[in-house]
Amino acid sequence: MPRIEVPAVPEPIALDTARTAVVIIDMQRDFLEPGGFGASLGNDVSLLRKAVAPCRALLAAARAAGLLVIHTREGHRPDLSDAPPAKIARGAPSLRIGDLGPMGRILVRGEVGHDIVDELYPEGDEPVIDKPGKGAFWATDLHSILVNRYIENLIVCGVTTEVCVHTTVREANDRGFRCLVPGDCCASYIPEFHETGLRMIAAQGGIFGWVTDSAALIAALDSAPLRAAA
Ligand code: TIU
Repeated sequence: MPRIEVPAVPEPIALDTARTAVVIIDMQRDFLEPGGFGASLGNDVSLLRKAVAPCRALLAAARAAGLLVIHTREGHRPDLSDAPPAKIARGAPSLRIGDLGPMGRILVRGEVGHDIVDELYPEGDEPVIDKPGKGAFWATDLHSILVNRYIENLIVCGVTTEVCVHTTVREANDRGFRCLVPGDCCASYIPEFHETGLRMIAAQGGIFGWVTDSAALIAALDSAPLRAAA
């Protein structure tokens, strides 16, 4: 068993790398670039860029160690038939879901803005989960993919910490997956919520999971025996 131990709070976590997947949540232009969904909600999207380099380094280490890597994208069908009216109507955005922005229609599948940023683009046959909601399990086949690959542990990264990362960690935790979140691989438009969101995961003895940082996790992955050799 290719086992690694990762320093984390509230305590170190041991992971069998053959049963662990990295899930990169919604690192899409619509959230990270000007003119997308995040900006339309009034956010400073530059706050999310800090997660890109740590995610890129973690992806390289995870791929080298043979972990399953999964990507998610939040978005909707072009006819918006899977977009709840309550979601489209929410708030007072400068552009609503489905409206035409500088990167194509906001949060619509197939548009430039909907796709993943170049630095973190999926490789080979890495699964990409298109999700209509904030959580990666709701109305997707993520659970089937994880069960069929005997995955027990998730390393959850991406944006935003307190919205799609948190919702996914909560959904995963209730389905019995152990979740490890490298905090610097996540980011929020609201820095205070990022910090509190991470604390909420690890509080009460790890009520939703474990929190670490990319340096500790990458060091552990770099020491992992390769799956083929294990
Ligand atoms: N608005 C916000 O913080 N996030 C989202 O709408 N989606 C994700 O977090 N991906």
